[in-house]
Amino acid sequence: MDFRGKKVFIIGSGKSGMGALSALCHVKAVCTVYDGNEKLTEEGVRSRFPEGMDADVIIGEVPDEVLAGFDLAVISPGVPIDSPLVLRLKGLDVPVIGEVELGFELAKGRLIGITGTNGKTTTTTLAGQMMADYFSSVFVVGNIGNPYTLEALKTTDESVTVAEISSFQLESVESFCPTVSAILNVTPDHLNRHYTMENYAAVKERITRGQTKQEYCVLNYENDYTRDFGENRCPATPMYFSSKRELEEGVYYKDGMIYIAWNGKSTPALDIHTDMNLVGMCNVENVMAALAIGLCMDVPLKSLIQTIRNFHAVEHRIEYVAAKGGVDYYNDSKATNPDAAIQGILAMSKPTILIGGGYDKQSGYDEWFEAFGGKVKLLVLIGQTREKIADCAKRHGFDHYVFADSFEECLKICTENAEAGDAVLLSPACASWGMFSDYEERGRQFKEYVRSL
Ligand code: UMA
Repeated sequence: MDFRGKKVFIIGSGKSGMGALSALCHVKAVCTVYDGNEKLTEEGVRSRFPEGMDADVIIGEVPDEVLAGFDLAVISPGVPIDSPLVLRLKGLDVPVIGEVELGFELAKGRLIGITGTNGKTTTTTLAGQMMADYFSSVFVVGNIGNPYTLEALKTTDESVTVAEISSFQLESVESFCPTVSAILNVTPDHLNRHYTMENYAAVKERITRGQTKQEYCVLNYENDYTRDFGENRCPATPMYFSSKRELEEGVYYKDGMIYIAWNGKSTPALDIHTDMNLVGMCNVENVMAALAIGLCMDVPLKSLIQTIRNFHAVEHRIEYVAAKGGVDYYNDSKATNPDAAIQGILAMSKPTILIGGGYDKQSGYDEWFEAFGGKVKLLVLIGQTREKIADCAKRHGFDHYVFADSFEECLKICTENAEAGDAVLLSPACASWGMFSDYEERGRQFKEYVRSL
């Protein structure tokens, strides 16, 4: 697409909007930045413009006559594809694309696109490191916090871009086509945005939209949705990983080892206890997915294994913080839904004091309690969901829980009750909003407290 002189309406003045603005100004488009949040001011939005960039700013209401004058609209991931503004633009025949689609349009080289309900960030970071250890021009972008459009124009034909892609971003991709895509798992999340599990799964599948059998899609054989997709609908060549069975072709886990079945032969590649610094079966899956991606990208196995040996946990994802008084502290603040928190508790091998609760996303907690496996000696509940979780605890005959009114009180309860040989795990199964600005702030406060002990 030639953007020169095109009038582009950028919706959302957050990270993605600013990335899009920067890229579009470089390719000489004429931009207007829009934000629906009426509490923002024009000056405030302008103050976040990347250096040297300029654009008109519109906040709040915008009439049809103005909308009709644009050649293209670029939406941020937080803007639903069925939002009234997007529907109005479409009705006025203004093409609407996502910020990720714009990044893809402007970028060169090969792309790895990674999605899934859980494990995206760890897998993307590890796959990014695998690529950086082997190729010379590598970019890690997307939902991980670095908009694709900020890096797209730096890429060359030799570059490899590793992108973490959320369901929000996939709603608005069209020609987006990774050399290797991955759908790590699909379990209920973001149903307030996508309404049904079927919609949510269908949106995840869009990551393969532009792919053909010449490209690969890495899929989890043990997730019903991703296996069914691979067997029945995937336009790319599926490459499976499995934590539960031997595969004829793919990457699988058996008896403490990760095996690679590739080109007709099965080879033990890694010992999960001595070659990996990450804990938990979810991380074994993330490592297997990244290995599969690396193999599809023709990176030598020796190099992939070396990267895994040197790799440590991503911040806030079952991150080992410290041992204090014989107690191990883990920060799993990124467990913002029950499914992610299940992985957190499954990763623990000691009696655990667990911190749970937070903002209510209408999740159910039964499966989380079922995953406790007798390991949780005390559950400390915080936030909006604490009563709801306590009700669920009662239904499961679990009465080792207490309420804390603040995060400070909660941390105090944890240290008072922890004995040498225990673990304390922040893995709340809920979003942080209401008590913190995001899960990162929650995780950082936890770590600061632990380090101060
Ligand atoms: N806005 C509107 N109209 C709307 C919705 C939002 O004008 O209908 C405006 C808001 O007022 C705000 C701006 O859009 O000023 C925010 O845009 P955004 O919500 O898309 O946020 P960005 O700052 O652009 O960050 C986005 C991702 N955010 C979301 O998907 C909600 C970031 O993922 C991502 O790191 C970033 O792009 C870079 O690619 C965050 C996230 O929470 C971490 N992701 C979800 C998740 O991981 O579960 C999907």
